Amino acid sequence: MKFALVRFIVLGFTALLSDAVTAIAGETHVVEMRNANPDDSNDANVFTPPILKIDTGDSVLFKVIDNGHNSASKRGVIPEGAEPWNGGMDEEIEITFTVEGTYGYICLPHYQMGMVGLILVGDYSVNLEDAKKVRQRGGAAKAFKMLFEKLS
Ligand SMILES: [Cu+2]
Repeated sequence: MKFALVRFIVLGFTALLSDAVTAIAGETHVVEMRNANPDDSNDANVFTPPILKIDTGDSVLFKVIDNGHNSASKRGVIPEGAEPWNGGMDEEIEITFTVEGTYGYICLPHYQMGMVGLILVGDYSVNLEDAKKVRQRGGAAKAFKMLFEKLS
């Protein structure tokens, strides 16, 4: 009887502890790097999903579905105090987002073709207006504008 009670308490404590660890570690989301949108083959060189909303402390894994892409944060389009990232070609990188805000990122070889994406962390409005003002070129300008329009 006494043993069963102790065992119950220990198990309960372990469950609590593992909940706490999960909360700190956050969830891992996946963004795929692809040669074409699986829903629209005319839409070439894409991150899917192009817009991802996550909680502060969550992570994003940039997964290689097709070769020839990378993921790099775009200067000026991440919040103050956030770490920029710059993945190599065909590199699967996992980024943990501890600073809330709007993060714009690009695929370097396909920037001019508009291969860009947004990750929105927590209260992403903190730098949203600043992020929109950053000058982009070519297809990236058009693609970022389209993504920002989807938010309003
Ligand atoms: Cu690309």
